[in-house]
This record gives sequence, structure tokens and C-alpha cells, in this order.
Amino acid sequence: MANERSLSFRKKQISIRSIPQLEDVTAVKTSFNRHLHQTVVKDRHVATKRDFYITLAHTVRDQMVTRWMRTQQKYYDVDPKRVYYISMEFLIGRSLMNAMVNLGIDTNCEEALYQLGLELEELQEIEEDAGLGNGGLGRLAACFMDSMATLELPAYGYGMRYEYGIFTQKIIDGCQVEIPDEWLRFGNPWEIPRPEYCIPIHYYGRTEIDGWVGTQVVMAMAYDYPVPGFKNGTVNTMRLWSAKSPNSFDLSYFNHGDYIKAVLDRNLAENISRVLYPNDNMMEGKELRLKQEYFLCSASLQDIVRRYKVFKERSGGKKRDSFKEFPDKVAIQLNDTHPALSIPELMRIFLDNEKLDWEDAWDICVRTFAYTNHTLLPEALERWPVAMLERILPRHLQIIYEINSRHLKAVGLRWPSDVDRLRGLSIVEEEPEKRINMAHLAIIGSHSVNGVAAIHSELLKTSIFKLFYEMTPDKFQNKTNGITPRRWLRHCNPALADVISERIGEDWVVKLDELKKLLKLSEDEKFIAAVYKVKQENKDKFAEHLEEKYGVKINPKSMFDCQVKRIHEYKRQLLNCLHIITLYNRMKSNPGKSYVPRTVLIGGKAAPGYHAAKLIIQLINCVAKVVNNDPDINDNLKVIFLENYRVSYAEKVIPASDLSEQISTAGTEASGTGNMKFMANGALTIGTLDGANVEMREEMGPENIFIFGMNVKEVQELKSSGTYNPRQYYEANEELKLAIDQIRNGYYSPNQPSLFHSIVDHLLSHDTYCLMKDYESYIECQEKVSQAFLNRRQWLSMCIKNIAAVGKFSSDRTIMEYCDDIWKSTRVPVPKDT
Ligand code: T68
Repeated sequence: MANERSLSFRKKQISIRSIPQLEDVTAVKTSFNRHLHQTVVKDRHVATKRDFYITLAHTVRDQMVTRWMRTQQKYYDVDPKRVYYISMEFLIGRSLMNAMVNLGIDTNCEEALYQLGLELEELQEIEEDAGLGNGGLGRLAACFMDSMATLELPAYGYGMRYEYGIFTQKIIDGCQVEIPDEWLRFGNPWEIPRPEYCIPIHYYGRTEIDGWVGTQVVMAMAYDYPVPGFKNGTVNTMRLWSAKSPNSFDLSYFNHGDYIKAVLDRNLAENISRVLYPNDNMMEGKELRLKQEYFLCSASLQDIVRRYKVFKERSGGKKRDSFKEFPDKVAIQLNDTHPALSIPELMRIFLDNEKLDWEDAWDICVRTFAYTNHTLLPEALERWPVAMLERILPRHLQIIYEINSRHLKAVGLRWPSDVDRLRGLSIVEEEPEKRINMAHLAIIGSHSVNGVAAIHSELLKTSIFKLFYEMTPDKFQNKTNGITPRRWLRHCNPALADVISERIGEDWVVKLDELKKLLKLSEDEKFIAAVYKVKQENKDKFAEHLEEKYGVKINPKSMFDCQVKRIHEYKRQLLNCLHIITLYNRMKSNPGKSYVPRTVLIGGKAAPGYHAAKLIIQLINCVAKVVNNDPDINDNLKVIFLENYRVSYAEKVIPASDLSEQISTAGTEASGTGNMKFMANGALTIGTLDGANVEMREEMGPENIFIFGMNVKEVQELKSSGTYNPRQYYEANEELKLAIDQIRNGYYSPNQPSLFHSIVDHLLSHDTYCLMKDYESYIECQEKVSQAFLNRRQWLSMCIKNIAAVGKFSSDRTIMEYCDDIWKSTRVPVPKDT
């Protein structure tokens, strides 16, 4: 079981936060024992750790269900404007500890388990992550769900219940290998299946005067997940859809007597929700992906319209038959264009089922929808081939054409005979192949379009959506991303949370701006010492894990320099790698000198088909092998590639980090949210003026962050001048040249000397993300970081100033802005049951 240090560590936490109430602890134990017998059907002697985890999950879930039903009843009674967040991804992670923290029962549960001879920390580890997303976009959706419940908003999440979430990453011989993520293998105590809410989804067929006929049907079955607010009475619903074959599936086979084949083919329909597409910032133009997107849109919109209709008039149950009020009762936020088919789907429902005329239907649609863009990268923008849409969703294509023709008519009236503008504003692209531009559809069908950080929202207006901005400037907004302080500080770093709460109380958990009060403690020796102690304990614990898992002995006092995020060329893990190599070469050529010891941690998944990204993982592992096994280096430098980075791993590594790497080429990272998580946990940032780094710098002051490299303007000028010659930087800098030459001549891959040729060739010829140009500035900046780390007191004071300035980056602030500026919905408080 747990070792002594962690036990005493945890005991101390219990004493600081709240004293467990004997009565409540007894109640937890009683409930736990009952579930072990009645739900899991085991007795204590034969129960496994997993049995205990399931038992605990049910014990906690019990505390939620009454509030959940009351909340839904309240929404039905009050009939407020409901907010719907539709997303192909919800990167939830684990639910147990989050539920306990938000319900305010964590200390009682911990004490109860302790009395039962069990360790909470150990049971938590049994839970599989719900990895129903790729990265930032999916995690943002999950943070938003937490904030909406905490802010008591009548909100719903709609998403996909993938049977396989983001793959499990194994590193074998330095290479990424993908293993299917069977997260549901042992059941899932956090979902409630609703077989009674099955909704038919249509595909294929043809359009006739009386609508869409001859379709094939797949059923969407709802699974509901509770989303508890922080210590309030609200429990919202996240509804995830799963594909079920209809009973009538392939009647033709049944009729022809091939019963067995007909049953086997039911799998085909159920494949729709089988697996998450593992690409971040990349469009996968596969038919199955289009079917998934439509599946989510159609199921969610049908459900939303049904709920709108069944409203209860104060006098008693009555169906709403007019749709005039729809935009006053429904706000729908589209998480990128992935759910943008919601727009033609709602039009189809209005036109074909509800018999509205076009003008009324369209007006309601635009007032209902809002669209969030998460990227400027061209390869990520969704453009579906018309031929594919025509086959799979012929009625929707027809509606999209009608939307486009009315839209272009308006453009033509305003800018007569401006053909280029017409082409640039059209939903339909003609070259090289006829395609539907989903971002254009989303903008036209929404009353609001937003980017996810100030710089990103500005770039949308001046680059990819320039013509749309000129046409409807009032649609364009910014909503800077945020993270939930519950998971990303209170839960993942309880010791830091306690140190903070001891000084300024616990209100910061729901009012993150309160952390400003820490500013006056940034020179307080006792507070500095307390923050240091927490960070060092987190690092010690993580160093133990590193040694155990990777067999590398770590100096726990070294600087933990961390870059964890999806592996992508624009995020520039390669630049980090060039820095590592540079440090290594300096240590080799000057072994007598003293260095600031570093442990470089890099983690993240590469999309399985993204060869360049997978090669970067391999290079990092090759470099790590050379560095870690070189006796000249000692513990001055260690490099570890963290296997299978995911939400639950982030919760461990971020609290143990000193330095956060946010080094994307300026203009490429829409916002970033990992940057905010490190800031909240007392790590300093080295980064470019990209995404939300820009606003972080504003909040904390430029003296508390390490900024390097070109800004957006400089990148644009360098690119548009057409004169960028990366080789020139390689020739001009000896250390850069040495690093590149080593990579090229097989220094790090002696058994396959040419392994990394493609990396070097790209850097020296195209260097799309300007690593060569930014290298020198990055190395100089890293040198400043090392010098700063030498002065521990100064460093910690900066860390505290970072924490004190993180208030803006609470997703509660983000959600309040969405609510005030876009959704115009209001709080519906639900009294806590006593
Ligand atoms: C991220 N986007 C942005 N996309 O890269 C990041 N893409 O800057 C931002 O902070 C975050 O969104 C939240 O706004 C993504 O994560 C995807 O994961 C994705 C998924 C499918 C298709 C394309």
C-alpha cells in the first residue's frame, strides 16, 4: 500500500482543509459497504482493487443523482434559455476525484477509505481516462462543462460516445505504436444508458418534391453523464450518442432468408460511433468521419427540438407549436466546424418536418447558432467534397446550395460585379475539386463567430475570414480560452491549493481573480518557503515515478523543463530538441564548467498517419538515449519522453514542472491551454508571442515570462518577402550547424545513420515553421532561464506572481463572456438538497 511519506502528506492535507465529519464518514462507509455487496456483488475478502474503485464510484454517484434530477426538473419548471455545446470531442479524463471535489466530499471519502484500510490515491489510478478527444479543443469542451455547471447555467453538452477513445501510445524502440483504447472494457459507472431515447438518423436516399426518401436508418442511443458544479446544487447533463442498428436493419436480407448475414451486418451501422479520429489540427476527409459528424448533429438537433416542444406552461403540460420563440429558448455553440452540419439539419427539420417557410426558418437558425474557430492552419479547415455529400446527405447538399445562392445574391447586391469577392465568400469551392467550405457555412449560419485568444481572433479578421469580416463585422468576437481551476489546481495540486487557501481562503476556486491577493505575498519569506516545499515534494514524487517507469535516475533538484502537448511541427518540439542537443554539446566540449541541471520532459501523441511527427518522437528518444547514457553528463542533463501523455498524466506532470515550453511559431497556435495550466501551478513559461501567451504576458508583466523569437508581423514579413533562406542561419551559427550535422550524420542513430535525413532536409530547405530563424533567440532565452533558476528566491517570487496573475484564464471567466455576449442566457440556481 502507500508509503509512509505520502500517507503523512495526505493526513496533513486532511487536517488543513476540513475536519471530516464523523457522521458523514460513517455514512460513506455504510454506503460503500452496501455497494460492495449489492452493486459489485463481492465480499471484502475476494474484492479486487477494481471492485473497490467501482464501489467507491457508485458511492460518490449516489451523492449526485438526487441533485441531477432536481436540476433537470428545475430547468423544466423555469423554462430558461438553454445553452447547448455541441462538440465531436469531450476530453474528460477521470471522473471520480472531480466528482468528489465538486461535491465537497473528498475529505470524508478519504477518511472513510482510510478507516476501511484502503488508499484513495491507489483506487483513483484504476479509473481509465475518458479520452474522447485529441487535445486542446476536446479538453476545452470538458472545462466548459465544469464551468457551466459551477456557474449554474442551464447547459447541456452533446457529443459522441466513442467505443475507442484516443489511442494508447506505447513507445517501442523509440517509436510510437498505437494500441486501441478499450476504455469501456470494465464498464463505466459514470454513464446512464437511455435505450428509451433512441433517435433515427438517416443517410443516403434521394430528394423528391415531398422531401428526402429511400434513406437508410441508424439509431442514436443516448448515454447521459452527470456534470456536477462546484459545491452547488447544479448537476448538468452531458449526452453522448452511440450508434445502434435499427431492428429493421437490412430487411432485404431477412426477407431473402439470410438471417445470419443480416444480424452480422448490424455491426456496419454500429461502426459509426466506434472510434475517435485521432487527428488534431488536421482534416480527415473520410466518409465515416462525415457520417459521424452528421450523426452527432442530427441526433442532437432532433433532441433539442423535442425538448423545446415539450415545455410546460405554468398552467400545465402543453406542447409548444410555434418556433418563433426558438432563439429565445435555445443557444447552440458549435465547437469548430465539426458539428456545422447542425445548420442545414435544423433547416431540414424546420422545412421538411415543421413546414416553416425558408425566411422564417433561416432567421431562427442564424439567431440560434454561434461558431467557434480553433485554428488558422489550412490543412485543418474542413472542406467536404460535393460528390460525397451528394451521396450521403443529398437533402443537406440541396439546402446548402440554397443557403449559398441567397447569400451570394446579397453579396452581389452589395458589391456588384465583384467576382473575386463572390468566389471568396462562396460556400462552394470549385477548384481543384468541388467542395463545401464548412467554415463559410458556419459563419453564414451563425450570429456570432469567435476565435479563442485575442491575437487569434484578430488574425481571423485579417486573414482567412477577411471578406466575411468586411461583410458582417459585428459577427466577429474574441473569447479567450480558459481552464477550470477545480481540476487544474484544486484537484491536481492539493498541496499548493492548501498553501494558497491558508493565506487567502478558498474563494479562489470559484473566483480565480482572488489569486491577485497573492501578489503581496510574492516577497513573503514564509509563503515563498511554503510554495517551494510544495513544488519540491511534487518533483520528488514525480522523480520517483520517472525512475520507476523509465529507469532513469533524476536529480530532483534539477529544473524540470516540460513540453507536453500533441506532437505537431508547428508546436516545434524539434526546436526544443535542438536546444537539448546544444546543451549536450556544450557539456561535452566543456566538461569542467558548472551547469544549471535540467531534466527535459517531452510528451504527446502523434497522429498515426503523420510521419513527420512520429519521426520527431523517434529523434527525441534517440537523443535521450545518447544523453542519458553519457557518463560525462552526470545529472546535469536528462531527457525523458513521457509515454502516453493524457489528461490523468497531465495532472501529475504539470504540478511537478518548473518550466513550461510554449514555443509555437507566432501565428500558428490559436490559443493553447496547457500554457495556462502550468502558470496556475507555479511553473514559468518560455514562449513566443503566440496564442494566449500574449495575454498571459500582459497579466503577469513581461518581466515574469521568458519571451523569444519572431512576432506575428515578423513571421508574416519573412514569409511574404519570399527571401527566407533557412540554410543561411545554419551556416552562420556554429552550434546550430553542429546540432543539425549530428542529426544528419547519424550521431544519434548510429544503427540507421540516414534515419533523420528528411527532418534535416526540410529544416534546411523549407523550414515551414521558421525553427532556423528562431533558434538563436531561443537558445539565448533558455540561457536566461537557467540563470534565473540559479536564484531560487527570485525564481519562486516570479512563480508566485504567475499564480497571482492567472485569474483571467479561468474558464469561468470565459463562460461568463460567452453567456453575456453570445448566449444571453441566465443562471438558474438549484438549491442544494440538505
Ligand atoms: C486547439 N485545436 C488549438 N484541434 O490548436 C489550440 N482539430 O491552440 C487551442 O487552444 C485549442 O484548440 C482550444 O481552443 C485542437 O485541439 C483538434 O483537436 C482537432 C480535432 C479534430 C480536427 C481538427
